[in-house]
Amino acid sequence: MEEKTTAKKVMLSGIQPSGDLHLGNYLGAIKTWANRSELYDCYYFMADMHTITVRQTPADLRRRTLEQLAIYIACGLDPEKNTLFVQSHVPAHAQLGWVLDCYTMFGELSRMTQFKDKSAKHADNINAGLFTYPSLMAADILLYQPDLIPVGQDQKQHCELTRDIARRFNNLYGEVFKIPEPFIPKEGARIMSLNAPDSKMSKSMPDGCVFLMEKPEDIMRKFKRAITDSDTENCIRYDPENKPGVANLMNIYAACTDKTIDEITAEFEGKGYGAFKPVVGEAVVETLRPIREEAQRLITDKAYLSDICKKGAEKANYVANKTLRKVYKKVGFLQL
Ligand code: ATP
Ligand code: LTN
Repeated sequence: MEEKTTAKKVMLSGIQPSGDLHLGNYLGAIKTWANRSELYDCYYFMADMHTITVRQTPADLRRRTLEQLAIYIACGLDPEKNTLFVQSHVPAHAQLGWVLDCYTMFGELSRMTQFKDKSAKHADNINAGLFTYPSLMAADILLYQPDLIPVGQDQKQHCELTRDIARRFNNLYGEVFKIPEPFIPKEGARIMSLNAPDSKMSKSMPDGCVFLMEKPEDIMRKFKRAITDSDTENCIRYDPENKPGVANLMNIYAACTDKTIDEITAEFEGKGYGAFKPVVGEAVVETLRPIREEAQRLITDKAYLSDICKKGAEKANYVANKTLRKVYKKVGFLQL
């Protein structure tokens, strides 16, 4: 393969194929990934190795991994312009993950919120992978020497640990890793559940969650039933602390229409929740319609999707192995 000649910045992110993708994943992450290829060399992957930190049904994991790729493409990630790949197709992730395990401290891993949440949720399976997840994530990132990691707010802590691990390694061995920055979008950073606006929208709470492949009538029903606030005011005002349900709907509407919060406040002046909720629902339905239709079409073309996986793996392996070779040399592994 040709040596990379462009001096483009690098962007990288991944999502676990652990369930169906939802509006939080789209607005918090995937939407910000699209249309970056002019300025960035972009790598987006299906984090299947992370997914088995929680027990999975093998056939479902395989199906969801391919479906997730179809949705990435349907969300505007052109496989000709972005490197789309499956994590387990690039062995360097596991290889660097092990090395970085040895440069990550027990205390650091113990402080990770995602570990605390997931071990509470899966108390019968608190495995070592769940605990060392952040060093594998650091490997996912550092292998590609990215400048930016576009993720939702909940991944900020893992990105910060990645930076600490990279700095620690560089202090010992010289400038091996670029220190990446997380990139967290303003409006979509933390989409909350429609029926519990104090928890983030998540596939584990399906009633308050809008899935990308969901039918328009089901989406509309969820929005019409969305919990707004129990104040007597019944007006559309942005106040996340006192009116979290309305603020969440305003954020969703802003992210789907590219309108500002001020424009939305003006648009709904003098109107109540009953008028606002279906308009937000419609905006979401129209945002998701082309994505759902294109993903449904792509999912039937398994040969096309496999071909993209192959091409993505080839490019990702090439780039990742360059960093891995450098790391192996620095830590003192005997070269063949
Ligand atoms: P889980 O239900 O297991 O917590 P999840 O639905 O939160 O999973 P992840 O796979 O953890 O999804 O997240 C994938 C990406 O989507 C990450 O970048 C994450 O920050 C982002 N993301 C997930 N949920 C939201 C949300 N509610 N709002 C904004 N971004 C989100
Ligand atoms: N931890 C992330 C998924 C993930 C990721 C990454 C994101 C794994 N590796 C590398 C960005 C970069 C999550 O649970 N959402």
